[in-house]
Amino acid sequence: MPHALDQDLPRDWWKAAVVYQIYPRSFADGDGDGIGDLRGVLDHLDHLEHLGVDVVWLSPVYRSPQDDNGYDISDYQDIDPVFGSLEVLDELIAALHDRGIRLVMDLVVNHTSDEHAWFADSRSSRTSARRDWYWWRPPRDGHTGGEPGAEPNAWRSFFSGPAWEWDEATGEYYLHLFSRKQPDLNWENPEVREAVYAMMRWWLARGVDGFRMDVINLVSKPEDLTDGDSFHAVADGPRMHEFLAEMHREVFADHPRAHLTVGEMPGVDVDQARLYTDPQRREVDMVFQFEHVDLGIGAGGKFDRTPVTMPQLRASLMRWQTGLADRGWNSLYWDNHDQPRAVSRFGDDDPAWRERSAKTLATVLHTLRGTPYVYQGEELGMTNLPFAELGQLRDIESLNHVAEQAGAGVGFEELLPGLREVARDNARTPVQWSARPGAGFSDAEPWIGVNPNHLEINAEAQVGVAGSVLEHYRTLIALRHDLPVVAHGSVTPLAMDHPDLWAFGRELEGEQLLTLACFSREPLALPGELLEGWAEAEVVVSTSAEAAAGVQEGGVLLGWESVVLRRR
Ligand code: ISL
Repeated sequence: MPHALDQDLPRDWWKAAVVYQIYPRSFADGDGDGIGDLRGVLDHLDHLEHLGVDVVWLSPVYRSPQDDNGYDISDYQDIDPVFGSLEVLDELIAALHDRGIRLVMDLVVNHTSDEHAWFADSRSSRTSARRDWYWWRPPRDGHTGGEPGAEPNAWRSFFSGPAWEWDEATGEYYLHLFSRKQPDLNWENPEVREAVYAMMRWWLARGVDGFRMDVINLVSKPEDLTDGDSFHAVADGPRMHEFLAEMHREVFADHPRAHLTVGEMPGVDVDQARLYTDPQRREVDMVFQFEHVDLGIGAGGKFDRTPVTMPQLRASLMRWQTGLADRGWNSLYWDNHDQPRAVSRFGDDDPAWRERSAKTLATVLHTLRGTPYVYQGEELGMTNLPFAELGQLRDIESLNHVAEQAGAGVGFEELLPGLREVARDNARTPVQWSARPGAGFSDAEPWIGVNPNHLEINAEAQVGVAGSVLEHYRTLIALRHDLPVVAHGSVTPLAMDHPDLWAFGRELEGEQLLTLACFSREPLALPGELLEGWAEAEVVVSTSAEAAAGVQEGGVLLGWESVVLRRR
């Protein structure tokens, strides 16, 4: 019997799809070692099917020394034993496909692990066949290698410190934009690109349905490796569009099945994103842009926080809505494995407001134009963990930051507020399946602490429970499948000067939606002109019956509630 995936789909099928991100280490532990794995994913497919998601994006499960939790790959064509094996992955592909869910793998090809065979060969001698697969450079003129300041340029790694590592044996530096165990591949070398494309074809042949491409807009480096801020010097480099078009030709153009490509692109702007995602250019289907999650970065970098208001957040996302209205496509996300929990960051995680604000964030995201991504646990309203001690942190980014600051005389206590706000470990605490010890994630001691609020916030308490955060997500996901206006309609930003009301209209062939969302504890009086002509409209989604009644009967939107109206 043909299953859901055998149907002929339009090339842009993903416009009506919702993607669920699994960070396997933190999702579910199937073999009792305290670390999430593929068996754990297989154990929870009912959850994904109940939610109704179309695609799973799986963060890296390849062989890896786990310096950056799998974003440092030592073998692209094998599974790390901590997560399972190729056989279990095959089982997962089949089980997902049986349920009509596609699988998108993480593609981490800006860099490999320093333990990858390619790098071992590259570093073995200056004349090795793969020397030029990575970025090797001599010390700066007049400097001795290994001394402070001798690095070829002043680029800084994303994870603190210089982006160059001295290799004593061959007397050169190699480039690593991330950790020193993540050397950057040299995409200028056609052999590197060929090897990457061959590996991608191998995965597609194995049955996966696409790739989320890690920091893909950093692969084209400026030729002269100019000085300056590393990140801006390398984002959207000179050959980026050429490389993506080539990848599309080499990997996807003749691929017979429906697939999805999404490029993760720190620093990308709307104009570049429009080019990357213009369907006629055949580069990628959509990009992850960072503008809304980079709001709040202070002069001292990511952990130096400045306040962000709702109007700033709204202005940013609505600009992307307008910017990609006619050409290109948006990915929509509030959080992922690198970001704090959505409800703690953009909502209100006080127990009195948590559920309402989590649902309202979902209402906004899932009725915008673009493909929504749900990060594991977001659908439960999971929150940040109030870290208090260094021993609770696991992430290399945070640990390197603490070590670097310690060197500059800044103590942990002083860093704590910033870490609590944006440490990536906030997103990496175990998914809260139940109120049991270990949150139903594992019976063993989990590799990272469980949030104590799993007693109240967990899947078991929400599945099938009317009004729960989870059921609200389920309703919104179904809405995207059922109403073409949600997937394909145009967007009109409304009341853009209101301090607390996030409102917008959607329209497709005479069918209209109006999303109204309150971003404050205080009820707000809806501007009269906004509701003109909507008196008879149907409420298609609301965060509560009271919220719907408030809008329809009194023109009032209650604190942190949201309502979506529909008319023809
Ligand atoms: O996490 C970040 C914010 O602190 C970003 O700087 C992040 O490093 C950037 O978004 C790239 O992320 C991706 O590549 C990294 C990996 O650590 C992240 O988990 C991944 O999503 C290196 O592979």
